[in-house]
Order: sequence, then structure tokens, then C-alpha cells
Amino acid sequence: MSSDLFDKVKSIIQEIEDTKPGVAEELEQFRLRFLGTKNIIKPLMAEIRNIPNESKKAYGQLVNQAKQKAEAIFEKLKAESEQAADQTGGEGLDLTMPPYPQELGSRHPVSIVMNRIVSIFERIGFSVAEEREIEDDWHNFTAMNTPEDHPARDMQDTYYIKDSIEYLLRTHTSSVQSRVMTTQKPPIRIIAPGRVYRNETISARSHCQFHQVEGLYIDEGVSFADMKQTLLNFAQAMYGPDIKIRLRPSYFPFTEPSAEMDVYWGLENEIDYRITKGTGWLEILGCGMVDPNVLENCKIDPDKYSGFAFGMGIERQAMLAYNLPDIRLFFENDVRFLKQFKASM
Ligand code: 2NL
Repeated sequence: MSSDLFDKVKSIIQEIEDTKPGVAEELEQFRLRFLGTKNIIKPLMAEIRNIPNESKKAYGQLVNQAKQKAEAIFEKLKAESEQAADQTGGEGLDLTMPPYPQELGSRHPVSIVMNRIVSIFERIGFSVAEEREIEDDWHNFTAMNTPEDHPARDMQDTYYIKDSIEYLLRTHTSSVQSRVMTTQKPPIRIIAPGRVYRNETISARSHCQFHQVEGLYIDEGVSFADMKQTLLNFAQAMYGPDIKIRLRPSYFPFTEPSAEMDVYWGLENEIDYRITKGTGWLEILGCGMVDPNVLENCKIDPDKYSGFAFGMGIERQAMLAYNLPDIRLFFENDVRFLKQFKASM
């Protein structure tokens, strides 16, 4: 009778030792069976009163051994199961499940307009040139006929890299063109899109960062007429074949002569009146024949070569195209704003 009880405890110990690590439910079953308030070891402990005195000590030790084994193995299984859960990212996470579909993003409106402009010039043989946004003084200003103390620097104040007057955030993508002109030989026919910076007070109409597309064409015998026809072609591709353009004399330090190009917007309602300041004409770019000083600075012979260049801001054209009231919308990265623009390119 008492040896039966010994055998029972021994078989429980065997069962505990045979338990393999398993899933969480198995672990809970193990706990209930060997450690819970109604565990199967407890009644065997009570049986000690039926054990002859001389065997009581040995029996007690055996039952305690079963209890301790159950506790030790439970702790070990629990630790193993928690570690497994960690590796799968927590309990109940099925890493084999297919993910939620990722919503397709949309092109930024500035990129849409910039890409359109760039592709128009690519069609007539211009290629894209890109360069750094942190520039040195020479490529941004001096090469562009704007030496130190030139008054035009006032209008293009920018951000200087800490403790330096040599490195700055570029104020126009002309710096791309000065890099191309100093490293390539004519003919040069490039279009330079990119982000530029100015030390401006931020408002609905101006920002300290914006985007530009500049173009440059240098070869033997390039004339003002070539520039006018190229820009007319651009205006027609951008605004429709019936668009009218006009060139007004202007000033830029890096071109001579210089001009601003307007397109005819119309003057039919109050909005047209406001946008065109009552003229019906809308300024969209600045242009001119590359100043011989600029060519010389970049080691291109001005007696042999001539060229034209132009530059335009993107945000203003995007604001007109999409009827947007505030330039700051472009830089807030509010998805509710951005996802309204769908473009194929
Ligand atoms: C504007 C006017 C302009 C240029 C940019 C240029 C580049 C080289 C040489 C000469 Cl490499 N000029 N760029 C020329 C005329 C005007 O930009 O209103 N931009 C927003």
C-alpha cells in the first residue's frame, strides 16, 4: 500500500521530466496539473499519514522533489516560451500573414511642375545637370559676375555654413552651370532643376527655400533670336500653342542684355486683374545672353563662343497652375494637401 504511493509520486516525477517545451496553452496545462491549487501532487502529500513512520521522511522528501521539479521545469518552459514570443514580435503576431496594402503615394506638386518644364527642354536637346546644394562662394556668386561687395548680393542673402564665409546654401542653380562650364567644353546645352535658398522672411508669397529651373546654351554663334525662339517653344508647350509672349528689358548681373519674359494670361475678371497687376501679362522667367565676364571666369573664350541662359521659379508657376493661395503649403508636408495632386510623371 505505501509502496503504491511511492510509485505514484515517482511516476509523476517521470511525467514532469518528460514534458517538452510547447505552446502557451500547454504551459498553462502544465501549471494547473502540477502547481495549481488543485494540482495532483497535493493529495499525495496528504497521504503521508498512511505511510509507516520509518518511511515518512523518505516519502516526504520524494513528494517535495516532485514539487520542486515541477516548479523548476515550469520556470524553464515559461522563459523559453517568452523568448520565442519576443522573436515573433509578441504573442499572437503571425509574421506569415500578408501585410495591409501600402497606399500608393503621389508626386509633390512642385515635382510635377518641375518635371513638366524639364521634359519640354529635354525634347529639344537639353540634358539635366544636378549639383550640390551647399556651394562655395565662387561657384554661386563670383563666377556669376557677382563679386564680393556687388550690390546684387544684397537681394540674394543666404545661409552661411557655421563659422564660414566660404560655404553657403546656393541662391540659384546657376552654381550648377558654373560647375558645368568650368569642367565641360561647348557646345553646352543643360537644364538645371533644383532647390535653392534665400534669407527671406517667410510669408504667403515668399519662403527661405524654393525651386528653380535654369537653362544654359553655349556654342559658336548663339544669338538672342535663338533664345527667343527656344523660350517661345517652351511657353507654347507649357501653356498651349496659342500662348503669346513678350520680352521686357531687365537686369541680371550674369547676362547682358537681359530680359524678363511674360505670357499673356488674360484680363477678364478680378482675379486676372490681381494676378497680372492689371496688365494681363504674367512674368514667368528671366533670361539673357551670358555675360562675357561669366564665360571668361569659367575659362570659355567669349570671342569664340556665345550663349543664352534663363531661370524660372517653380512654386509661383505651381501656385498659378493649381490656384494655391500660400507658398508655405508646399513645405508643410501635410498629406491631406499633398495627396490631392496626381500625376503620371
Ligand atoms: C530669374 C532669372 C536667370 C540666368 C538666370 C544664368 C546662368 C549662367 C549664365 C548666365 Cl551659367 N545666366 N542664369 C540668367 C538669367 C536669368 O534667372 O528670375 N530666376 C528665377
